[in-house]
Amino acid sequence: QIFFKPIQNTSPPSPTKRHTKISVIGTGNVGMAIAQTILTQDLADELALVDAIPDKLRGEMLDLQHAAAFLPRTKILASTDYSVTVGSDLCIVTAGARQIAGESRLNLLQRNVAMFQGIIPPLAQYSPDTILMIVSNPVDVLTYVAWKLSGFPSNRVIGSGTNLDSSRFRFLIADHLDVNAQDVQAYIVGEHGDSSVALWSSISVGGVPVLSFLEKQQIPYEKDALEKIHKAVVESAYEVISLKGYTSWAIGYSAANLARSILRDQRKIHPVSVLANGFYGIGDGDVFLSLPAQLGRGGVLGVTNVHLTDEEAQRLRNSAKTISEVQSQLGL
Ligand code: 6V0
Repeated sequence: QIFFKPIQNTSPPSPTKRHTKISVIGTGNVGMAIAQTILTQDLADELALVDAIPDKLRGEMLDLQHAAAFLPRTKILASTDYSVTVGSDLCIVTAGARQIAGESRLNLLQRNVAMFQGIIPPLAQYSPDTILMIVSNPVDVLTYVAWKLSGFPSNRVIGSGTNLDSSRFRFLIADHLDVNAQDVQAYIVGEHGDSSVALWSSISVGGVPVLSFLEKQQIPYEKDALEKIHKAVVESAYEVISLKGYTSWAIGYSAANLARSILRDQRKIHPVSVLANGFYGIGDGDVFLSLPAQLGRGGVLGVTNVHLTDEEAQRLRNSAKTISEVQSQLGL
């Protein structure tokens, strides 16, 4: 009131304008890339950050707040206490223990499960209606763990899954064909990682189904060349990590892309980790893995019935088996 004279009798803010709050748990390389993409894309009115290291957390909060003059107005909060996340519409979990030299993947997983026991229950307590998006690895198993620990219905627990792998896949196909990656429709499904499945039969570019087009034109294609592209997708995270130490920008865009579809009720199809029992003949116990799913304000709205060849369906079931075997060792 010192700097401007308020106008009397202005109407109160429209009750239809929703206040949107996103919380990001873990402010490492990945959490901060997600946070900054959320800010630049104007996806939230309020952004809450949580980490276990108070100084680093406060430093990250201040650094983002200092960009206020260049960004849409967003309230940025940070605390090691989960009460800061109260009333979140979306909670994105990126906290993860780092692998100790010589440590087995299972041991790392068990440490991450113990960490999730301290993260998921308070998130669910402070935001009982939130949607949980898990990014920490191994993402499919930890999405299952988050589902169990939260007690939420499965439509509100999503793993970022192969949304990122599919973007890498689309980039490599686009590069190969010299087209725009946004015109390439192509999915990688299954486990985020080594047993992921490339759905070659449903790839299309600008609406043209690539493989059946090549067959009709009797243009031979090398199965090996296609497999090489999938192999490059699987290896690309390892390559980036060996070069720069971690991956961050692509997962930042991938998670923000999912956040937009969910919070703006875009009803877009994304390959993300969902409870997969009953789809595509997957049946062995409760398993989360990536399937093309429609996302909106209610979380997972449905799973698309993509045509799979027998070989693709078999690979997907093998992927489910791999994840299920790891889960059975957790004793949850
Ligand atoms: P990082 O830079 O080590 O950050 C992890 C952060 O978690 C650190 O700031 C820690 O202080 C914090 N943390 C640790 N314990 C806790 C706790 N109990 N509560 C709150 N915060 C805690 O790792 P980075 O950001 O590079 O990776 C984070 C996770 O994302 C790892 O599990 C990665 O494997 C995973 N990724 C998943 C991807 C995907 O596509 N799903 C992609 C990239 C990385």
